[in-house]
Amino acid sequence: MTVAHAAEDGLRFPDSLVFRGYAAPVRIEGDVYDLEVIGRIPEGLNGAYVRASADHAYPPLHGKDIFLNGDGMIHLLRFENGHADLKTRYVQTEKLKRERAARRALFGHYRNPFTDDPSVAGVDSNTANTSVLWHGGRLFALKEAALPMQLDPRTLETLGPWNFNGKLTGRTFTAHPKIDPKTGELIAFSYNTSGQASKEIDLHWISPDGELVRQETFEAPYPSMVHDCLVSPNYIAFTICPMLCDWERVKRGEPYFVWDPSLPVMVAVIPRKEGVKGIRWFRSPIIGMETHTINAWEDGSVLHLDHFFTRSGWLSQFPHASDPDAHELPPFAERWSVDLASADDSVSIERLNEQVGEMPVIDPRYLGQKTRRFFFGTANPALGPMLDWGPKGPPFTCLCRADLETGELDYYYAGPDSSPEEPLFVPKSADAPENDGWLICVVGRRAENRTDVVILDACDLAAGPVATIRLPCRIHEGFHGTWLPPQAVGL
Ligand code: V55
Ligand code: FE
Repeated sequence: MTVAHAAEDGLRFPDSLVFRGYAAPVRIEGDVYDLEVIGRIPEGLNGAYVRASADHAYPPLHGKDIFLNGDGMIHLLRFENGHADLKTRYVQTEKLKRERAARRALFGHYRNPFTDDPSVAGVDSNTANTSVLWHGGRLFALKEAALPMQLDPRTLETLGPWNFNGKLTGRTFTAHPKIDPKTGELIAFSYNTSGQASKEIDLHWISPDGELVRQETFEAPYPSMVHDCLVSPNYIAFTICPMLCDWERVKRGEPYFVWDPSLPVMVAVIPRKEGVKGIRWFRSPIIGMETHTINAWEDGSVLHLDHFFTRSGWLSQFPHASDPDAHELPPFAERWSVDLASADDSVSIERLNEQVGEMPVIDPRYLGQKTRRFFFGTANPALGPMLDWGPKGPPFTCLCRADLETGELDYYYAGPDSSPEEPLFVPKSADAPENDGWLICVVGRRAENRTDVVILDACDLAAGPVATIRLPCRIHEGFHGTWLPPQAVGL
C-alpha cells in the first residue's frame, strides 16, 4: 500500500520504482573486512573490482527522479590471497557537498540547470555515477555530463575533477573511453562540451601514461546522447541515435533527452591516424538506439561494429517526442558493418543471436580484435521466472556467454529472486587464451535485501560460481566497473 507522505514528515524518499525495494538508496559509506566466502576465491586473483553506482543521497528536489541521476557511490572489493574486503564511498562531488551542507537536494532534474535551486546556479552538477577508469596510474569516476573525478584507489577519497593538466578544454568526458590493449593508449570523447545542447563531439587521444596528446572536434547531425563508442586498431566509430537534446524543451524544465525517431541514425567512422578530416558518415537503414557497444574489428576494408541496439528509444527514462503510447523494446546484439572501400553510405545489419540482452563485456585484451565470445546480462524464462520490474526495466536473472563461432549460448542462472548485474572479465593470467578468465559479478538477492558477489569461470558459466562472496548488506545496483591491478591497491 502506498502511504501518503504527511506534510509534517521530515526527509522522505518517494514511494516509487526508483526509490523503493531493492532499488532504494543505500547511502551507507563503510568498510567490511574479511567477507564470508562460499567456495574459494581463485588463487592469484589479487587486486580490486571497483565500480560505480547511482545512489541518491537526498530525496529529489521535485518529488521524482530517474535512476541515472543518483549520486555516484563507488564500491570497491579488494581481493588479497583469497580474502575479500569491501569499501563503499560516495564521490565527494560539489553537488553532494552542497546538498549535505543544506541537508536536502538543491539540484533538480537530470542535467537540467533550469530546474535547480537558485542557490546552486553555476555550481558543478556532476554526479560521477556511471563508470570508473583506471589509466595512467590514476583512478577516475566518470559521468558523461562532466569532467572525470579523480579518486584515491586505496581509500576512495575524492581528489577532485581532472582536466588532464588543462588539456581537456571542454566540460565533459565520456563514461565509456576505450583502452587500446596493444598500445595502452586511451581513446576517449566528449559531447555537449560547451554545456549546452551542442552538436560538437571532441575526440581525445591520451597516451599510456595519461597525457592528453591530441584533441579534435567534429559535428554530429544533431545534439543527442552519445553514451558509448567503438574502437578498432585504425578507427573510432559512433552510432548517433535520436535521443535528442532539445534545448527549448530543457529550458521549459522538461527532460534533457527526448526520443525523436523522425531523425536518422548515423554512423561516424574516424580514422585514428588521420583524425576528423578523414571522417565518413554512414546511414542506418533502421531507427533505434545503441545501448552499449560490444567490440569493433576490421576485416580488410570492412569495419564490423558489434553492439546492443533497441528499435525503441530508452523510454523508461526519457519521453517520446510525439507518441505518448510508444513502449520500450528490448535490445539485441547486432553486427553493423560498413565497407570503407565503397563510396556508398550503407550499413548492413545482422542480429548476432535471438537472446535479449544488455551490459556486454569482452575480454579487454581483445578490444579491437575479432573476438569469438562476449558476455552479457539477460533473462532466460526457461531457466527461472522473470523478476518484477525495477527502474531499469526487467532485472537480469542470468549471465550469458555467446559463442559467435558455434552460436552456442552458455547461461549462469543466479537463482530465485536473484539478479546479476554487468559482469567484469579478468584474465586468469596475462597470457591466458581469449576467454580464459574469471567473471566477477554482483548479484542481487532481492528477497533478502542483500547482495552477493560471485566469481565464475568464464569458460563454463553453467557450472556456477567457484566462489560466492556474501556481503552482510545490500549495495546499490550499479552500472560499470573495472579491475585494479594489485599495485593500485597497495598489494
Ligand atoms: C547512461 C547512463 C547514465 C547517463 C547517460 O547507460 C546514459 C546509459 C548512469 O548515467 O547519464
Ligand atoms: Fe554505460
